[in-house]
Amino acid sequence: MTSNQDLSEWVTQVAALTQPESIHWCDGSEEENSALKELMLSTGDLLRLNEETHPNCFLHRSDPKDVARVEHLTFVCAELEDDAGPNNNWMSPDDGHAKIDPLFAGSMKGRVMYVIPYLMGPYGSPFSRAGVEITDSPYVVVNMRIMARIGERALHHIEDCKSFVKGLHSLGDLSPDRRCIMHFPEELLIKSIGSGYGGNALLGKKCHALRIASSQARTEGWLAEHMLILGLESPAGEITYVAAAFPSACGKTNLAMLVPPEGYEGWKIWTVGDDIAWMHLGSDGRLWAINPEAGFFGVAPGTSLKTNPNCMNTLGRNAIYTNVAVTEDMQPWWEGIDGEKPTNLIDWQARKHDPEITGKAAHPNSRFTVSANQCPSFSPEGDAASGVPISAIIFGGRRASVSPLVFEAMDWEHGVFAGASMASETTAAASGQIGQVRRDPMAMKPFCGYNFADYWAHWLSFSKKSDKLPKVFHVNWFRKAEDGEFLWPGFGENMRVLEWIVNRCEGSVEADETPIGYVPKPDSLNLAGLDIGPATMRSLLGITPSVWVNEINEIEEYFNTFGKKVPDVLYAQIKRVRQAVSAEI
Ligand code: SAT
Ligand code: MN
Repeated sequence: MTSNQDLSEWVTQVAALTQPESIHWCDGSEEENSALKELMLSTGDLLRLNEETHPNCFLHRSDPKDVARVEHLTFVCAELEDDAGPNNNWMSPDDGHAKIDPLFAGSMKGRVMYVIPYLMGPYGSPFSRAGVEITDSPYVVVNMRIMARIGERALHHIEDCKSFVKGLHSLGDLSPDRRCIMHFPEELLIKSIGSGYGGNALLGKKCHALRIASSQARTEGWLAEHMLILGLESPAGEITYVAAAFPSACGKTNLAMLVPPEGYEGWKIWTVGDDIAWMHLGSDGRLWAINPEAGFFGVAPGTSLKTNPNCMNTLGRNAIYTNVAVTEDMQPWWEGIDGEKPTNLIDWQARKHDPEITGKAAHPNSRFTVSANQCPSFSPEGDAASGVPISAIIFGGRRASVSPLVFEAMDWEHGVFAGASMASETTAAASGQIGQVRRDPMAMKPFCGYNFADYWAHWLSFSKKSDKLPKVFHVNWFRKAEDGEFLWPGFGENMRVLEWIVNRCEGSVEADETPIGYVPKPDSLNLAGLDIGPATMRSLLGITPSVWVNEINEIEEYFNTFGKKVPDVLYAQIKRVRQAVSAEI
């Protein structure tokens, strides 16, 4: 089926191990897609949603124990443990293969084995990379068709350029006891078994485009990051591109599709991507970003016409929903969607919804999969082979206290420090406790395919290669008052912070210098039309020295867990900030 010998040998080998009933090479065609959906409708893997209100939309209910990424079962199998680093679970490649291969033995018996050639990134872009996912899940095929560019063109790319990432996936028996997701960066190989869910199963996404790609990017001198990409167009028609890193389920999709609030007539946000950015230094010294994905795999709960109208206008057709609830007449429903809560909801586990007994109707990590080019704000540059030039990088966490609404780093080194010391409260996107503050450097804790200490050094190395790097900022939309209420309205109002950021990039607005970076002067954030008083603004922008001494101590303790490899520059930042905040106590 292919002239690439490496690929055909691998397919033969995998078939011998997994023993499928048949092998299907995916061409990515509409006919193939319809046939797969018909198949899944007949097995109950998919349910058709209300054709009148949601044309060509489907619901998939996953196994109730298989609803999120599983970080404790995710491994980086580099030769040297030190290359994986303390930020990853490690196994030697030999041990990794020895553990996972027996789980694949016969795992596809009675099933079809699908071979999906895919391309991450626009056709014709020198930055795009190919992969092949082998899977026994038709759900994976139809989702990959939305999230990546799959089929014949991708196969031609593989045949032309030879190098590609191999991803082997099987549902296995879906038992959490026999589930693991392994990455072999030195072999450009991924093996995942026992989960059909999102980032565990759609291997082009987190496994390839972040874990494997970040390790390739390190050796090749580029960056593979957990970042949205947006373009902010001013009334004068100038577009400034921004890349922003937030942990999963912290609002990347909402920010990427933001609709400017009242008072911002003539402004427009263009969406390039909502989850992943691959960034290369251009010959002009600027960082150019592409979105390796072709679709959105977004969190449904909380999405509404109020929080994200562009998204609501994207996902009403040709979408696959996973683990949402449905109304009596088969419309998708989730907590936070517009309108009154309907009676007689069926919850994500197909039960009659009763909040007293069964809790939330939609799973908190329920998702939609939808093509990016359906989005009303999808950028005309979204498929550009060159990517878009990035003027600002934003890091952001979900923190009830400590971090101000926004600050600008003093320089690249300080920006890397701000990214490396990011912390955020955990969300439902990964299994485990929700709401615990943990360090999540560059929002890459679950996704960096190598040692964070080397990763920070890699980030730092860019300032030696260019003096036209983006400015770096840190934001926190989630700061709370003593009473637990959010201080900042968020969503569309985040435009005000984006405007300040762009103005800082242009040097057209002043800021106050503080020990932790530049913060807006009280009157330099546009608050017109917002009911936010000066006291609230002080709380939002406040930097409490005693709290920051504590924060710096925690950051230092965290860095220490990475041993001697941590770049001195980061410790110098600790020293500088500690001295400055201590002097203010
Ligand atoms: O399930 S995914 O890992 O793809 C989504 C996310 O956690 O960002
Ligand atoms: Mn993500």
